[in-house]
Amino acid sequence: MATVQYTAPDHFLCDELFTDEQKIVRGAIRDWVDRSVKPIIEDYYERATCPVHLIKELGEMGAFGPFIPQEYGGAGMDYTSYGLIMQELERGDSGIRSMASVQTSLVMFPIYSFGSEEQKRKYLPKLATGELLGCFGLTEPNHGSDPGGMKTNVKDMGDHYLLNGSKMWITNSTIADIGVVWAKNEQGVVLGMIVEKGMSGFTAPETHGKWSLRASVTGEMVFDNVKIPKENIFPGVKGLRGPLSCLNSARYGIAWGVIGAAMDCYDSALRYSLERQQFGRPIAGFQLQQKKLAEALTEITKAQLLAWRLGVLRNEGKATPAQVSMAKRNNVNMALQIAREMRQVHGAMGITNDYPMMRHMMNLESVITYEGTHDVHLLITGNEITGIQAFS
Ligand code: TGC
Ligand code: FAD
Repeated sequence: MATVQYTAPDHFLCDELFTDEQKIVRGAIRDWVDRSVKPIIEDYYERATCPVHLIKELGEMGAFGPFIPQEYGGAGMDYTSYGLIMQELERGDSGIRSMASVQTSLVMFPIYSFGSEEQKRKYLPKLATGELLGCFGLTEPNHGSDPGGMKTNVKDMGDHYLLNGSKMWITNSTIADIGVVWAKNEQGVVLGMIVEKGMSGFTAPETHGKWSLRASVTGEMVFDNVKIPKENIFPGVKGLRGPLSCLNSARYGIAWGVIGAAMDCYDSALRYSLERQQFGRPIAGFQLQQKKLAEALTEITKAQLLAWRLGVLRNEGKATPAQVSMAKRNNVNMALQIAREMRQVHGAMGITNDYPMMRHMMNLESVITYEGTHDVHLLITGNEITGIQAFS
């Protein structure tokens, strides 16, 4: 294996803000990414194949449900540790982070928060180890930013529900063992439920042709009179608040995750610019390249501080959805701009898979769209500031 040269930028000594335990967790995931993700990811990406053999390893590393209590198989860590795990995974690839954040925030979180004791005991320990993989079905072909308009529905048949409709753009759908699915009942109230692979009438075709998140599986979920046992419905929540609460947790993880992608691009560009000579000197000596590097480090530093503070607020139970939106929007945009600028520092070499920028850049086009688009998060902030909702 090639020597790992990565040096994490930490201009404002943010390491001093983390506990020893948080740094140990981050270090373990960082080493695992160098060992298990970096050497293979470009090849899987080019072949548009998900490295499914990493699922069990992610479970063993504690990347699934780190903040879920130990009695349910989680690691009982705080949200800052969760954020640092997401950061390190996304330094590897946004698709690997997606796999872990969907499993943690969109599958384990709702089961833990809204599930019955039986549901928690049945699913959470196996999701934590990676024995089971989950997915989250909210988006529909005609309802993305406005999930409240969903058409997927359940009908009460007495001893069970009948589920009909379809979900689209679902991470892990084709390889998932279970799906957390949101559907309206006959009164138009959103209910959450667990759908299991193999249930009659349930299919999950794959979505092909993606130029983004190529090492992650995306697909549909199609429900044709699927019989859902009543014990699979979440007893603890009704309404859109259910799925949107899960999004708070996933968006929080993304606000941290994308810093990893940005740090990877910055680190590569800094090293390249010091080695690459033009006009008889390293390109790092030209003011225009220094501007790119200096601005990238400034934006990474601001994002690190924003994520750290959000983590503290979340640990204290004080982080609001609007704060999460602001951090997700700012940090994803920051990472996307940095991927683009750092690619330019590499000149032509930057378009090849010898370097990670193009892959990160293409991935970040999904990340700036999913979990609420860049525009939607701006509107959430606008709503918070003015008290006037501008969505519809
Ligand atoms: P609105 O009327 O504002 O709210 C409906 C109810 O929900 C409550 N609520 C929230 N609760 C918790 N957390 C939040 N962030 C919440 N936002 C709203 C709200 O209080 C209300 O509760 P109640 O009890 O009064 O009924 O809803 P709206 O229909 O006007 O929509 C608002 C909007 C546009 C902000 C929201 O729907 C939205 O966020 N849209 C974006 C959709 C989205 O982010 N989808 C993500 C799908 S999952 C995904 O992308 C996974 S990618 C996975 C990967 O990492 O690979
Ligand atoms: P639309 O809602 O149609 O938006 C199109 C454009 O219109 C956007 O620019 C948007 O900002 C803008 N727009 C929409 N409404 C307004 C408004 N009121 N004011 C101003 N502008 C507006 N979903 C899941 O449920 N589970 C998953 O696991 C999942 N994984 C995904 C994986 C990938 C790779 C991708 C790309 C998406 C995934 N999604 C998932 C779906 C994702 O959440 C949606 O794509 C996203 O919410 C946007 O919905 P949309 O694509 O339908 O865009």
